[in-house]
Amino acid sequence: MDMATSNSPGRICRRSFLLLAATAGLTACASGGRVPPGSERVAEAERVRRLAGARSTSVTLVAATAEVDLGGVQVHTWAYGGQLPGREIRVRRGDVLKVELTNQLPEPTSIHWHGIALRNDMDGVPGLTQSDIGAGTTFTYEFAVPDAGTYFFHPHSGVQLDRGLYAPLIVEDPDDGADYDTELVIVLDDWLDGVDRTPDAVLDELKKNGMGGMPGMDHGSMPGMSMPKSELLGGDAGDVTYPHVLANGRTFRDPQAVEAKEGQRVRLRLINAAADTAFRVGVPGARLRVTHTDGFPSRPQEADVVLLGMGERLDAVVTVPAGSVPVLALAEGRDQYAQVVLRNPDVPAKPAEDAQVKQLVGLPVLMATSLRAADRVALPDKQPDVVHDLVLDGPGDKYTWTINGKVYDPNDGLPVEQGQHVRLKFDNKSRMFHPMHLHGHTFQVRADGNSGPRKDTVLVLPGRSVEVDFAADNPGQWLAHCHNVYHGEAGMMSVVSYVE
Ligand SMILES: [Cu+2]
Repeated sequence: MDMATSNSPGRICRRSFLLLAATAGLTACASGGRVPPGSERVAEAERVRRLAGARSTSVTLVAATAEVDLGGVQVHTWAYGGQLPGREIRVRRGDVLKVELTNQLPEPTSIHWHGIALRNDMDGVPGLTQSDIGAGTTFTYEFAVPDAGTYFFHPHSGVQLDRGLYAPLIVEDPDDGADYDTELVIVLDDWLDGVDRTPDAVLDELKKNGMGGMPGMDHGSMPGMSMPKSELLGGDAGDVTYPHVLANGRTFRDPQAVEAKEGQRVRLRLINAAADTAFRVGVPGARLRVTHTDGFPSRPQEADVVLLGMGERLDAVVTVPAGSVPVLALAEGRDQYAQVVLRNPDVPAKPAEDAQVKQLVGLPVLMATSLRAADRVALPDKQPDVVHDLVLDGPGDKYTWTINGKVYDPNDGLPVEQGQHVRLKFDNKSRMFHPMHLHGHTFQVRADGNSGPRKDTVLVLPGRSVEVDFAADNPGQWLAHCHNVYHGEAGMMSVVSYVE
């Protein structure tokens, strides 16, 4: 949908209308009118983010069909620059990032800069913050990057995320580096595109059958089929079966190997880019020192194994043990693994063994929600000015997933005003976990008091409630949605809508 054709008068106040109304001496927007992505308020918030002397980084990206080798498995898919993951973009905190995207895909696309508190009209949500980037056309994203951390980018168009369209976005902090020697970015994914069906076919099957599309199954013969379950996730672990899971685009049997010497401190930047799969990650024989979640620093905490839901990121420093060791990623509730090998140049490389996988399975798992924000990023503990409940439920008829009983409507929303302290209460009535992601802001999970981690994606387990607070300091229209791409496309999205 083109924003200029929106048919909800009184809700959307476009800049063109603003100017026209101002000339005519009319009140531009009635009270309660939306702050649109192209508004002066959004431009003003961006001016505040632009630092004097900021560097500018320019990148060109091509989204196109590609033949990719996953490690013994050749697939035809869609990717950025023909690579999987797409080439990392690396900037410094405060930089202005300019990305020219050329769409050579057979359908419209977009890019969402996951986790970045950027200007609303660059957030990459067609029908809400921009128009579709049509096949054969080019669009330039340009925005200031205010916060350091581990981020990634992906389309916000249908289920394109479940193809190969994702890449890391690393924002360096000039103060980083004291507690590690080197870093390693690991992007995790669940993979089916080009193997037995496309993500679009999976979504069609889900809608037809209500649940769990599996390849080769007759429609209507779903009962009795075993879908992934997880005690840790409190119920269903996924709706879709995947032939492969990947770490940095490679299968378990033919992994990426990076050189690492015993005693070296490696900062792992873990990114879960999967559509429907949570991962446990650990290094057999070593402990992880978790330092960041969703880009923001947390009080350092030791862990054997960490869990990442879809859309979550986690940074942890590991001291490389003797020999060659894998960073293992276990697909939660599924008997599938991926790995990146830390290869000691002085020791012959050995592939990970089943025993190492088993070793990790028995260890306690750190959930990101139990972390604490580092003092320097903790939000003040304040009473909220506004509280919004988001009741999560599904699947309903034809595989609908809902928030407050409704499927996504870009013209409907949860109103907030700039300057407010906002609380969102996620309440999961369904039998499956939902990684709930808020665009354009980093909220603080409320633990006892208000001291949980700063995050932009939080796991909400079945039957549980999670409260998050954020400062409404970035005007515009922002999605709050489930980062299971199939749940999101089946309706589980809402809009945190700045009004004036
Ligand atoms: Cu969900």
